[in-house]
Amino acid sequence: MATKTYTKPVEEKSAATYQGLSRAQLVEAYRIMYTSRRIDDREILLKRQQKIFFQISGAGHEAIGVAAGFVLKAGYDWFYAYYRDRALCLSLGATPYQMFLQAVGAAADPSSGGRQMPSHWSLPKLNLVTQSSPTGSQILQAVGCSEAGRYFAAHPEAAKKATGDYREFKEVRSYPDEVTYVSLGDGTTSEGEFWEALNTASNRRLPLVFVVEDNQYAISVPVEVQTPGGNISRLVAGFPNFHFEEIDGTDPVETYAALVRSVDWCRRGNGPAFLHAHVIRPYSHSLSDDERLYRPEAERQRDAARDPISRTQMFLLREGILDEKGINHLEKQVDDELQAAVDQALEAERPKPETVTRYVYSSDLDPTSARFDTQPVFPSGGDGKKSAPRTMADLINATLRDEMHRDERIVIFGEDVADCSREQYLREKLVKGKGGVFKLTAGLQYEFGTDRVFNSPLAEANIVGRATGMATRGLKPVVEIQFFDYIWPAMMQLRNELPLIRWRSNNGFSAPAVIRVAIGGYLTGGAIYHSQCGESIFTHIPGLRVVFPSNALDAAGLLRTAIRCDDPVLFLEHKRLYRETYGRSLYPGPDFMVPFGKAKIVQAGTDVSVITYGAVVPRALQAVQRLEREHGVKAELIDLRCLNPFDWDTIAASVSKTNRVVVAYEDCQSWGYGAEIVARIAAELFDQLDAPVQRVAAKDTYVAYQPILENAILPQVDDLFRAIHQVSNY
Ligand SMILES: Cc1ncc(C[n+]2csc(CCOP(=O)(O)OP(=O)(O)O)c2C)c(N)n1
Ligand SMILES: [Mg+2]
Repeated sequence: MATKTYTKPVEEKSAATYQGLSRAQLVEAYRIMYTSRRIDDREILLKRQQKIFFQISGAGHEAIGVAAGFVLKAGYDWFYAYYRDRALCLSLGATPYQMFLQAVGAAADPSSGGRQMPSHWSLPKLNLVTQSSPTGSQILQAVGCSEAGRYFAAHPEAAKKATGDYREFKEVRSYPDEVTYVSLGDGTTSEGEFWEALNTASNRRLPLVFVVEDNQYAISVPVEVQTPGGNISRLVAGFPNFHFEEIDGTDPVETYAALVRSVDWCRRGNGPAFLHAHVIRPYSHSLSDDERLYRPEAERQRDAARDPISRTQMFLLREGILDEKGINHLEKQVDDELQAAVDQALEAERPKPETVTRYVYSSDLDPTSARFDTQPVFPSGGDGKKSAPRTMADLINATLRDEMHRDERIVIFGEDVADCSREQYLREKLVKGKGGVFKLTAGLQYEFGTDRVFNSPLAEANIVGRATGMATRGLKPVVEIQFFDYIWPAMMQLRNELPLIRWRSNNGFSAPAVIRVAIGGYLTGGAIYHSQCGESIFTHIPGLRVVFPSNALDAAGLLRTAIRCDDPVLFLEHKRLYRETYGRSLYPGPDFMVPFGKAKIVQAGTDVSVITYGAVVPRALQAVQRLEREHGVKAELIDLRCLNPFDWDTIAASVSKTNRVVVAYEDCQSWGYGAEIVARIAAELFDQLDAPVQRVAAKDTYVAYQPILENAILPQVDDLFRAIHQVSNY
């Protein structure tokens, strides 16, 4: 559809260029800008005719978009373009037809197959990365994307294809001087993630161009409410290593020149650039908004006088680049092209309802399959330290080390995970190094270097957002959230971004990162903010695998599966289990894997099924052993190990045998993880039950500091014993 028909400039003879733009390029710029505006107008019409379901325009933002598209290279540089960047996308090579396919929600919509609203761009071939609706969540991902480009430049071997894991399905494309583009509105600069992104881009001197398209409004909220003093350039001016530009973003020539300088700064490796473009918003925020409710006519008129379309048209006429006839001819050509594209899109096939769950997870690599089911190879005697049983903390550390040896795409970062950020202290052997507050990553920076293992700022969204961007590019970030209690700043990324990259782009992109999280209580003094669970909040997120091992061997096997698989994984590590005597294991070798979704029968039995996971497993084991000793009751204890997916088959087989169930978990009882299991048992195994299903869980309150209170709140061996006994006696 995208036939780029150049309308010839009137005077080819003039060699004059405009900040490096030729006359032909200026005509092309106008063609794209006009196309962009007319697509908006057509969509507005289609929305009014109820042929499409949403519209948000790029009107007023066309000049900056075209300029960026001229300076940056599609399929070479990377683009995190927000919803007003229609003209940018067109100038990178997206076609009007593709845009109308998205507007109607066609099956062939290349951005999402009808899953996302229009103007939520995603075109893998152009390196135009899938965008979402939350304002600002793209920025940290763009940081991660540019870090990935730099990493592959320094580690070209890592980019090579490998078989036997996620790399088989993840082609890496990178160029040593590539630049990442990320854009946002003036209102979005109020989001914390914007500042977290500036922090890392500045600190790491990343080749990242921030473009703030300042149209003075965030829906109805004017810029002075968002930005103290009303000018974002003034606020960010103190960040080191940046090239700054503040420009009239409605002027394609001025904007082009500023972009050339900015991109050049980045390509040369000097650091990031920040381009503050003053633009206009001639239409309301979206078709759901009426700006006349909050903007008086006079203000709207002032904006209209700066409209980039009429400005550029006047410029072409004034400079004698196109005459009136030439303009009319160009516009007619565009209008005809759009008409044909609309007609075709309206006829396009719609997506089929039965496809709705496709690409929630990788369809290439199934982490529940036999290829992730390998046997441990324990060291034979005499192998010194390796032949002693090791803790969960030890084996997680060993697994990370093994995998880092095997796969150069793995990078590890988070708060305190490095041995020592001031490398010279390590080199000069002045310090031993920290390697995590729980020491899970100890020695890894020392062994693999600071570009593979490093500290992040104290900012959880920063960690997960960057990991998402890196994983989108083909790296395998294995990042750490220091305490589950502090995962919440990353919630936007964990709920709306990481697990959705694949589904919302209809398999165009994926982000199989691993997020390790220290979780749980029973710490004696851990109190409210170092004891939380809350796994059900994450098992409720389609697209995210959730794992929760109870012992060292499973932790090693499941972590390896998490790293090698092709889906994002939340890997929950119970702090109380890190160094317990219970569940220690010999080192199982560098290829031991446990598949996801396979429970372990810790103790077989016939009288009652006890279904649990995590730190409740050793407590439940004590309870069932006592029950057998004291009452001869044989309980079957099932450790789920993996919470999404979970092993329904093992549960069903056990309950069909015992006809009695206790579901136990450490988190608050109400709305907890057990609710889903109990509901499923009620729905599918009702006929098998000889007793009501019981739950044993924490009280619906917070974990208190004083141990007497903590014990009363969290489920204890006695609570488990009583419940299992009661159910077995029913
Ligand atoms: C996190 C989040 N909060 C609120 C919204 C609803 N919303 C969508 S666009 C928008 C205003 C954005 O303003 P700005 O960043 O200036 O961009 P503009 O639309 O003006 O180009 C808001 C509040 C959202 N999408 N995401
Ligand atoms: Mg705005």
